[in-house]
Amino acid sequence: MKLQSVFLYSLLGITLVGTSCKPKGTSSAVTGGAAEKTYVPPGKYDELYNFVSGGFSGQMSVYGLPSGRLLRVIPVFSVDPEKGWGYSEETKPMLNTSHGFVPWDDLHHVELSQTNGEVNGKWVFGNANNTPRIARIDLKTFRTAEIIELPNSAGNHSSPYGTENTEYVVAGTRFSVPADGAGSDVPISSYKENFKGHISFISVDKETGKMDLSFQIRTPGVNFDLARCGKAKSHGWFFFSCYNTEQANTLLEVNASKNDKDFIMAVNWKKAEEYLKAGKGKKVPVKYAHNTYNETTHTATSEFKNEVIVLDAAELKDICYFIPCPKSPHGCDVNPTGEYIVGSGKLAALLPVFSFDKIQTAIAEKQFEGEYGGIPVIKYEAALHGEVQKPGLGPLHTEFDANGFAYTSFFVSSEVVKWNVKELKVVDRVPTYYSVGHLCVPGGNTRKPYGKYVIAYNKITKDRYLPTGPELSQSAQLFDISGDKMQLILDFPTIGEPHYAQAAPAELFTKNQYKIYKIEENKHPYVAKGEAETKAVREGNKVHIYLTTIRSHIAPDNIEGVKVGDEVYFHVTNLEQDWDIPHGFAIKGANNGELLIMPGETTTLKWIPEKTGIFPMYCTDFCSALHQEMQGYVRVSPAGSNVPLTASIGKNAADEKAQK
Ligand SMILES: [Cu+2]
Repeated sequence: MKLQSVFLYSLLGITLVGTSCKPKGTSSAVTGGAAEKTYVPPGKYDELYNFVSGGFSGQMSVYGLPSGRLLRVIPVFSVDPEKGWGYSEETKPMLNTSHGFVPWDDLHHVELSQTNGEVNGKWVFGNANNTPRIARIDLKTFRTAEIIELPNSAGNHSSPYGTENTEYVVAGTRFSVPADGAGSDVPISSYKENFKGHISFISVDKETGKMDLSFQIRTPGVNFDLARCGKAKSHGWFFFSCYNTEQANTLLEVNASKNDKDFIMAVNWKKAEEYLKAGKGKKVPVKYAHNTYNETTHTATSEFKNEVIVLDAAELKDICYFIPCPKSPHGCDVNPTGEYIVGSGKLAALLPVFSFDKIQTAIAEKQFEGEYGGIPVIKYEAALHGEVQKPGLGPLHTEFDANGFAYTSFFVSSEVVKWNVKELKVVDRVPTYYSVGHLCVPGGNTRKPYGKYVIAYNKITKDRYLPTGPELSQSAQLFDISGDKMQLILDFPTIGEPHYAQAAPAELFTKNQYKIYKIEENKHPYVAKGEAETKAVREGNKVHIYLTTIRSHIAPDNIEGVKVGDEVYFHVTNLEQDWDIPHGFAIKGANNGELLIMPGETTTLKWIPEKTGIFPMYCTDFCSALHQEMQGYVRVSPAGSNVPLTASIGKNAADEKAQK
C-alpha cells in the first residue's frame, strides 16, 4: 500500500510541476502553414460544428472549426439573460426539478444523436452533473427541447452516452447513494450496505426525440465515471468505467486510490430489455421532473413522475459483468469496429485494451475470478487484448480516427499520444498547453470517424493568452491529424470548462435550420397575431398585456391603469417573419432578466411593480436604424387607484378619453 501511495503522490507531484512551468517550445510548436489550415475567409462557413460543454457554466457552446469562432452559447441548465432562458414564464418550467426551480448546473459531456453509428444531425444531449438531469437540444433551433431528471442518482457524471441508433442515452451515477425516498436516511458509515449505483436508460423516440426514463439497473455502490456504447459487433452492450471499488466514503483522494485495479462494467442492455419485457423489473416509488418545450405553443411544461422500473444486477446475473481495470479508470472508449475497449486508469502508467470477443468467450466459459457485490468479475487476462506500455502519465480519454489509430489524452504529462489500436504501439506524441482533459476527433466515438482533426480541451491556460485578472480563459487546441504526425494549428479560448465536446461536418446541421416561427402556426394562448389583437386585460390583480413588436415600435406603447402590487404579464409576440430579426423586451425595475423573442414567437415577462411612476419599456436587441425609438411607457398608480386600464398605440389614453 505504501508503494501505491508513493506512486499516487509522485503523479500528483508531476501535476504540480507540469502546470507551474511553461513547457519548452510553446510557440515553436506551431509550424508554418498552420494559419492557412485554420483560416476561414470572411463570408465563408466553417467545415465543422463543434459542440462544447460549458462545465460549471451549465451551458453548451458551439464553435466553428477549423476557425475556432464562437457561434453560439445554448442555454441548457443555467439561466441565461442573453436569451431570456429561465427568465421568461415560458422557459422557467424547463428548470423545474423535484428539488424545485434549480437555475444552475454543471454540464460535462455532450453526445450527438446517431443512426447506424453515424452522427445524424438531429439532437445533441448534455448532462447535469449536480442535480442529475439529461437535456436534449434540438439542432433545428439550437434550443433545449427537453430535460429529464434522474431519480436514485447523485452526480450524474457518466452520461449522456448514446447507443448507435440513439435507442437510449444512458446515465451512470457518479456518487452511489441510498435509493431515493424511505430508507435513504442512513449513517454514511453504512455505505457498503446501503449505498447503491443506478444506471439510467433513457429511451429516445426516433422521430420526435421524446425522451422517457425506460428503466434503471441497480449495481453495487461504486463511482461511475464515463461510458461508451458498444457498436457494430458489440452493439447491444454498454461499457462503464468505475472507481472507488474500495467503497470509501471519506478522503477519496487517498482512500479510493488503494486498489491496484478498479473496474469496467460491461452491460448487456439487450438482455436487460428482455428482463424488462418479462416483468423482472420492480416498480420503485420516486419523484422526478420531466420538462418539455413545445415549439407550437412556445411554452414549456413540467410533468412530475412517481415511479421507475429497476432491474437488480445482483439478482439478474447475466446483465452486468465487471472487468478489472488499472487504476481509477476515467475513459472507457470503444473503437469504430466495436471490438476494442480502451480503459484509461488515471493513476495507471499503461493503457489496457480489452477485446469484445474475448469478453464474450470469458463469459461463455465462466472465466471469473469471483464476484463483487453479486456481479461476476471476469479475469483480467481473459478479457485483455493487450496493454500499451509507457504511453504517458494519467491517461484520461481516447478517441479514434478512421485509420486504426487511437488518440489518448494524458492529464499529468500534458500530451496527446497517438497509437495503433491493433499493435498497441505508440507512433506519435505532442504536448498540450496545459493539462488536457478530454479529446475530440470529429465522429471519434462513431463507426465512421471524420478524422481530420483532434481537439484537446485543456483545463489550465497559464501564459497562453492576454491576462484577464486572476483567472485566464480556458482553451481548446486544434491539431491536424491528416498526416502521420499530429500538428498543432490553433489555440482558441472557450467558455466555462470545455469538459468534453463532439464535432461533425456542418452540412449535417445546416440543412435543417429553422429561420423563423410561422406566425400563423403560433398556438401560444396569449399570442397577438397583429397589432389589432393587442390589448390589456385585468383579471383581479393580474394584468395580461398582449403586446407585439415589429421594426421599429412596440404595440401598445402607452399603458395606464396598472397598480402597485399587480402581477403584470407582458406577452410579447414578435411579428417579424424574417430570419435573424429577434426583438428584446425589458422594463425598468423588473427584478428579472429580459426577453429575447424570435420571429413569430410569443414570450412572457412577469413584472410586479412596487412603486408608482412612469416606467419605460424598450427593445433590447438592436433591430433597425430606429431601434432606439422602439419604446413605450407604463403608468403605475397606487394600489387603490381607479385609473382605468388602457392600452394604446399612436395616441395617449387621456386623448381617447377627451374624444369620448
Ligand atoms: Cu427592436
